[in-house]
Amino acid sequence: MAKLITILNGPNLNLLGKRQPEIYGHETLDDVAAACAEVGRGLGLNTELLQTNHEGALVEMVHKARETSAGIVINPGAFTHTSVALLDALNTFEGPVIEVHISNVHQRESFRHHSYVSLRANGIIVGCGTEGYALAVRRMGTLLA
Ligand code: CA2
Repeated sequence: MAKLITILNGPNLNLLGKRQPEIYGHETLDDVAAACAEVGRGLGLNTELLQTNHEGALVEMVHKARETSAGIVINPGAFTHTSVALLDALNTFEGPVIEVHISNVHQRESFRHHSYVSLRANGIIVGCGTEGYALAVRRMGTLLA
């Protein structure tokens, strides 16, 4: 059976393609899901994309992925910079974790320069726009081969 890659998105990313296109681009989260599914198909991987605005819900999505998924791609949104709980949850996940940021967080405010999630991530993709998600799925293909 094909391995599953869970693509998790944190707060406000439901607005992707609908607000602030100068920072986050014109693609919606549905467009991202479709692009990831296509890359995954070529690699023999299934993908699912989830989004929540709630920290506890994101932690629970990681717990669920422990049972269902071979790898996690995650854009934690602002929880990147604040959430030890999310880091602790990701530390219980056994497969690869790739952290994605659409914008180049290092060109932005200094509070965006630190990521708790990076302490766990096997790889980090920053500033590649929404294309970064598909790049992360591509990387999963290598890590899970
Ligand atoms: O660059 C990224 O992907 C971020 O993870 C996005 C977060 C931000 O807090 C991080 O520092 C960097 C914000 C997500 C907000 O998403 C929106 C998308 C479209 C319109 C408005 C917000």
